[in-house]
Amino acid sequence: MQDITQALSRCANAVEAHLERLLPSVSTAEGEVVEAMRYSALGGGKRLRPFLVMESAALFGVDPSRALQAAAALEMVHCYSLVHDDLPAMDDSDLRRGRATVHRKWNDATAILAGDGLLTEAFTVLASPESHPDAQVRLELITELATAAGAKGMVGGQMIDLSPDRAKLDLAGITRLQALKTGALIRYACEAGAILGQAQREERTALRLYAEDLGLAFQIVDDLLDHEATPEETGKPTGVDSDAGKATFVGQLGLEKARVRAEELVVSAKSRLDIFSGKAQLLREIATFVLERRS
Ligand code: GRG
Repeated sequence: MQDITQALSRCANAVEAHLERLLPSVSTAEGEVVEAMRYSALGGGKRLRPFLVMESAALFGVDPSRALQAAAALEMVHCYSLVHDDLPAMDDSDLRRGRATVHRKWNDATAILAGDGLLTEAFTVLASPESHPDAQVRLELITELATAAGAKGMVGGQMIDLSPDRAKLDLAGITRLQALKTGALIRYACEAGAILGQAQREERTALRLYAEDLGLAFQIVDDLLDHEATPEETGKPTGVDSDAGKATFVGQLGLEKARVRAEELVVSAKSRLDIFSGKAQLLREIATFVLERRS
């Protein structure tokens, strides 16, 4: 656990420095939105998705400076989704990563625009030759991220999450919702490494299956953490579960079975990496980290 925590922290520092370089500076008339973009993207978060990009790419010997571009672009999309998810029209949260949410620190309009700014900036980053010298590879990185983030991925999952029928979802329905809402970006993280590394079909499939198991385990653990969370952590008053009124994995399976299911998924995720043998050790360890994380 010590090693993976250090590896994750090293990756987070590299991503932080790269985001710092990529994000526009605040010295312009539109400085307010840039300040809000920087506030939401810098100085926090586990950087799990960037770590998955970096480690998946490392399997194929990709130059880390290239992988960092894709890692930072993906983190921008993730940060945008958090800023928008926190808005009163969605989750209505006051706190994110232990600080005031963007709409609380500024206002709703600035939060919407900061999210839009981060989402669009991500594609500029991927389109840059710094991401990969081959335009075909850049195009695939862009297309796959657009698909993962869009209506067939995260946005679609968020729509189901907000729908009036959300409370009635059964286990299969929740699994599908979460595969889209949080799973799609986690899957992209691993596929981006395979795209950058121009992986063989079976290698890319193995990474995709690993990511699908990991994404589901991540969400089940999130439900478990949400169930245990204090008001200081959720930004909600005591007794108000952030998924109150919604069907969750914990609600469907109960605490014990939900934890067992997450453990099974992590075992399965690791087994998907067998074809990479010793090269995938950090990807195996991050799966254990996802299971054991406390935030
Ligand atoms: C607004 C289009 C749109 C989508 C929002 C992912 C998402 C979709 C909303 C996030 C809501 C949420 C808190 C879901 C639980 C799982 C999750 C994505 C947690 C946050 O990800 P972490 O734990 O966060 O990787 P850090 O801060 O470490 O980056």
